[in-house]
Amino acid sequence: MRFFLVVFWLLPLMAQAATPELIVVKPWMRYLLASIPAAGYMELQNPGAADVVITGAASSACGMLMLHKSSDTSGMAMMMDVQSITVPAHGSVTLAPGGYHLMCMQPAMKPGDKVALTLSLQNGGTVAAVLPVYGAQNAP
Ligand SMILES: [Cu+2]
Repeated sequence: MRFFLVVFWLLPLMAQAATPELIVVKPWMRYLLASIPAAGYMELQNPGAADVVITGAASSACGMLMLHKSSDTSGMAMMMDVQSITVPAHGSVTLAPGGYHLMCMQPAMKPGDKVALTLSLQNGGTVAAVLPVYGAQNAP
């Protein structure tokens, strides 16, 4: 029984020592004004054989950081909270203007800054990213 417990305790540690579950490509943040939420964008690649589900995000540069999705239904641009974003096995998901994005409430940043954030995964893991901050005129 004791051996059994030890093995289960070690498994998560071994998993974290492996390659990251998601590869973050071209992350960036659009900041306009302190009174307007900033938005985080990136491409997330999943090199693994299992889907990876993002269930939350956090950053010390944001009062709150939420998973959002924009949609353009019947000519009206809207966005809403989503509970999760699934990055399919051996696939990718792009967070970009007009689609999935991270919504940073009460942004504490300015163009030129680099904002660190952490994505939390359904499996208990985390993925870290650093997003250079651009203003309205300066998106890559
Ligand atoms: Cu949003």
